[in-house]
Amino acid sequence: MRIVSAQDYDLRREVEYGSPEQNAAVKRIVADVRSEGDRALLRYTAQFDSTTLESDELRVTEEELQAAYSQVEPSFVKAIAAAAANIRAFHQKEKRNSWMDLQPDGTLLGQIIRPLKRVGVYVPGGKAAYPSSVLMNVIPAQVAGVPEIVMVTPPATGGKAGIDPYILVAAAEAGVREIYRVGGAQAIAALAYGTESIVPVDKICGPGNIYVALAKREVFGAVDIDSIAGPSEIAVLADDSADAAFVAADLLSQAEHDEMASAILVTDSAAFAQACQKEVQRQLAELPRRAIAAASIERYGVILLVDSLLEGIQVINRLAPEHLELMVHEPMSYLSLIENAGAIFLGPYSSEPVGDYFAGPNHIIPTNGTARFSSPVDVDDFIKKSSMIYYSKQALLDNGETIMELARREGLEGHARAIEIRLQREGKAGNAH
Ligand code: HSO
Ligand code: ZN
Repeated sequence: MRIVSAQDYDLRREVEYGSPEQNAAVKRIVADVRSEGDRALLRYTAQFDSTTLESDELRVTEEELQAAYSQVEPSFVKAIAAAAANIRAFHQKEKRNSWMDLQPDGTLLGQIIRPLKRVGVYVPGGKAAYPSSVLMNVIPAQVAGVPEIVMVTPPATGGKAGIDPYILVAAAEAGVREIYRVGGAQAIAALAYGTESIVPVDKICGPGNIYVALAKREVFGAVDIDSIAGPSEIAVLADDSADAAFVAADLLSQAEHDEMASAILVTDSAAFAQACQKEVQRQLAELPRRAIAAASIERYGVILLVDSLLEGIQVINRLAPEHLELMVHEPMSYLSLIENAGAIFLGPYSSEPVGDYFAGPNHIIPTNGTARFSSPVDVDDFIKKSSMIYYSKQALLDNGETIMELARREGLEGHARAIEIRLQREGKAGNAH
């Protein structure tokens, strides 16, 4: 892991938008599923997942869900249930209430909050299929009150049942019962437009490969989508009071996600930088996923030396990392200075994986500097608001002329007359024109 001065380091990251060929392929798949329904869905499943299915085999049965329980360790079921309880408790705190405000003239204004009706959660196949991410997508939707939550996930290549039992158990523990074995752009299209077997949803969320990401962009507008997640990121701000072995372990915990993941240490201590550099090398050699983690560290990993912790905080605010660890003496005292970070972990025992799995906050967090303007997934992502307006006769009489003036200034006489007709009825005709 290189050590460089923060001043010499370019903080920008590349974003993947897919090749023209990938974009064209996704457009075709989406259009085909939209016009042909199940037929295209099954054809693409055969082509991309080497799995031949009939329409009535798309949905995972209750027996399969039960069978999944016998394929996982009881301790795993317990762990998932404990994590789910923490995540649910945290998200409960995020709930908002509808509100109404009554004014003296009888005006009643407010916002009515309703859950989305139907949400689709994409769960990728293969190595990136994380049971924890099932919880992180499903639970906030449930807490918001979404009555229909469906999950899609690709069948394991060549198999009929073929869905990871750990994913099925996580889904069942979270309370999801409607699961389809389809993946890729074809699954996104089915969720957006519906097929004979799959009722369309209002919002699609969950991570996926580049085809899934492009398909989500393609269907956005017909349905809502979550943000497109980039590779994991961790930034650690540390001084020489930090434990180099802890910091190195935390950096590697995110580096092991993806060759494109980024792990950055910002420190004001050259001695700590070197100690941490050594620790990363030492721990990397013993990590099962060292090939991935090493590639990530090699390409995107860096130790940035700063003159002071305050300069370090400026660097952090420019990075706007997905995860930030404050591994400094009295971390709480720095909290108010952090303007841009998706999730902030304070002190030596709040290791990032505590948040990935268990503490309760969501682990789907803005990446790529987007923590500047966006937030982790939460209950708000699964609600919509309706404005509510009630004007009494008196309120309209008092304000009608003002409204008409604004309408006529925009050249919208019809708007003005909609008000005027009511004023006239009360013998208060505004004849200003
Ligand atoms: N750290 C990832 C989430 C995750 N970690 C899932 C383990 N499993 C989000 O950046
Ligand atoms: Zn993680």
